[in-house]
Amino acid sequence: MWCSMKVLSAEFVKSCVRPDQYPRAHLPEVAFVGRSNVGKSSAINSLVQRKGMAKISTVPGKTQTLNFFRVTTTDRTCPALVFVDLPGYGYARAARSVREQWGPMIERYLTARPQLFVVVQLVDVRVVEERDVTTLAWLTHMGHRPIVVGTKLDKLSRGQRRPGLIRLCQRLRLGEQEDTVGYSSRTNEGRQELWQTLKRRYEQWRPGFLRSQE
Ligand SMILES: Nc1nc2c(ncn2[C@@H]2O[C@H](COP(=O)(O)OP(=O)(O)OP(=O)(O)O)[C@@H](O)[C@H]2O)c(=O)[nH]1
Ligand SMILES: [Mg+2]
Repeated sequence: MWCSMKVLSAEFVKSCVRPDQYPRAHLPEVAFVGRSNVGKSSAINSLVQRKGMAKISTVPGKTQTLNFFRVTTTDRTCPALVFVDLPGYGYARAARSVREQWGPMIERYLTARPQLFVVVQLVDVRVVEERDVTTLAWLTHMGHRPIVVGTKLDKLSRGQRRPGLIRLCQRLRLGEQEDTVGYSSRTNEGRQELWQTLKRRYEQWRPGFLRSQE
């Protein structure tokens, strides 16, 4: 079980903007998608318990390239994997050239990466925006079934957390069978649950992937 799983190492591999730059290694990958400032880089650091590994900023638009991080764990099923921190969508103040590249850059990655086994879509638990709804539809259209993470859970009082997550699911029209996790990078609430969900999704995906490689 990943309950007792430990992260052994976590390190930055490289930043990429084009497929020919993506790492060659065939390790299973998890992509983190969400609007600018929602807490993607913070969630990655919290998951691997390394402060400052993925760069964080109070100014939206910090992450502008695809950033790959290699993670090793004590788990036997999945001892090594790669987290990919994607630039946030909807950062209006980014240069127009950056905004125009954003869609194609991310879409190329999300559609043509065979080892990408799951997308994590992060949504602020307090405010689901229209662009979160359209992004989920876009991901689903590409054939992904994202794990939806409600971030900044610590900003809600204990009593507001469950209702907040229920509201988030309703806004995104997520059924009960979809994977949703409440998360706080500040308190690490939801960390075990997210690791367990990642592991379960990896186990569901792997048999098909191995067959496709035969
Ligand atoms: N209270 C609270 N603040 C958070 C949490 N996660 C992130 N933040 C804050 O939100 C801001 C943005 O966090 P980032 O992790 O840089 O967000 P991002 O989604 O990577 O942003 P971009 O790289 O711009 O797309 C920072 O000021 C973080 O400290 C959380 O769980 N709780
Ligand atoms: Mg970031």
